[in-house]
Amino acid sequence: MHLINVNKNVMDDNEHIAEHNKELFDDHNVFVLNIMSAPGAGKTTFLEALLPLLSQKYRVGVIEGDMFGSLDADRLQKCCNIPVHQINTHNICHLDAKMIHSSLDNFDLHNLDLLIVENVGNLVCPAEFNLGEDKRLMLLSVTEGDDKPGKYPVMFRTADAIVLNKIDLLPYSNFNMDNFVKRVRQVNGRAGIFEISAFNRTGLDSVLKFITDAIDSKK
Ligand SMILES: Nc1nc2c(ncn2[C@@H]2O[C@H](COP(=O)(O)OP(=O)(O)OP(=O)(O)O)[C@@H](O)[C@H]2O)c(=O)[nH]1
Ligand SMILES: [Mg+2]
Repeated sequence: MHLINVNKNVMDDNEHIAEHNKELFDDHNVFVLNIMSAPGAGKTTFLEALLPLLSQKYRVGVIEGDMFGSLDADRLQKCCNIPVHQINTHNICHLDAKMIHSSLDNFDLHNLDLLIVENVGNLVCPAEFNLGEDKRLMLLSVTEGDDKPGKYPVMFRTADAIVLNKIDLLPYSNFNMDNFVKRVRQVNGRAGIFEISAFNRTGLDSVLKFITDAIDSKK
């Protein structure tokens, strides 16, 4: 009997396509930001707040990942007047490198500086799949609790920036900031930690600086 390790083959294939995506993005000087979080942490609200600011300086496109529908793509098209492409993954809980590669026909890479990917809402699977991105930004919202870094370490460990959203709800929750930072640092010593309210549009300046510095250092 011959045992085939399907999981290893799937991850190897993904890594191979992700490397190809990265080469393509580098050749076209396109910076790629992969945004991940659990469902409802505020990724689209964050983008609605940030995209009008980013698109003053950069030519931006967005890939929206959702299992079904185009609600988020519709929201961003309405707010931001930029190219947005929706990927529906159906029963799959993450985007992979092949899906990103297939969606690139919808963009003119020569006319983009920044491609933002809003991944499928999930705190587990998206972190396992390299898309060929330059940086990973993850959001956690206050209402999810300060214990999440220890329970979902892969997502927190692989993030370059960790954005705590919905801080306007801090007074109504038992979220403990010191515990949260301590738990993040147990799994990730390097990522910046940002506190924002995407809804109230507060705290965005330092995240904006993180993104623009990263884009500019690639150029
Ligand atoms: N109070 C508060 N609510 C927020 C904030 N940001 C987002 N929300 C609300 O949280 C809900 C989910 O926000 P979305 O931006 O759709 O979340 P998402 O991460 O894009 O969700 P999925 O794409 O479905 O995973 C909405 O009702 C938002 O209005 C915030 O800073 N404070
Ligand atoms: Mg969304």
